[in-house]
Amino acid sequence: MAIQRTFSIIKPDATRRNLTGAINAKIEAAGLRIVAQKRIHMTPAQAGQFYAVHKERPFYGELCEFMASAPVVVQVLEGENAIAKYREVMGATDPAAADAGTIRKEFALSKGENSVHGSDAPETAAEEIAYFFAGIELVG
Ligand code: RTP
Ligand code: MG
Repeated sequence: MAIQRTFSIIKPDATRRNLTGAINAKIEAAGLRIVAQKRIHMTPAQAGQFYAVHKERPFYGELCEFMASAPVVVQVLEGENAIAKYREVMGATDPAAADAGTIRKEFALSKGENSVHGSDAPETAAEEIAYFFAGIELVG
């Protein structure tokens, strides 16, 4: 498997509880390199554009409000099979269903406030990285 990049967000529930370092430790322990990282505070409109794929879902409004409720840390992670590997490190969307040792099992508060986002495919990873980062900010 080739070296891949994926896009990650440390969500407001986690930044509020000062969990950025603990989450980054799990990311790095899994062999993923943080090649770009910044702390931003999204507007509800920016969060809405990012999660536009979920526009028709009942939780969309709540999700956009939550993502704009506090700063987030946006990141680009690089490594072997990075997209699938990070999804494994994150765990299932609902922390109650997540495997032991995953970020969501350890830190998530609920299915909505679930501490991290990770891209689900190469196309979405490329789009999401380009939405938040300029090429010059990616330092492999
Ligand atoms: P993400 O996109 O954030 O990495 O999460 P995911 O793939 O595991 O889950 P997805 O189905 O894409 O949902 C995106 C985010 O929406 C919130 N959500 N809330 N209240 C609910 O039933 C519900 N379902 C999803 C979560 O924050 C989820 O991560
Ligand atoms: Mg998703």
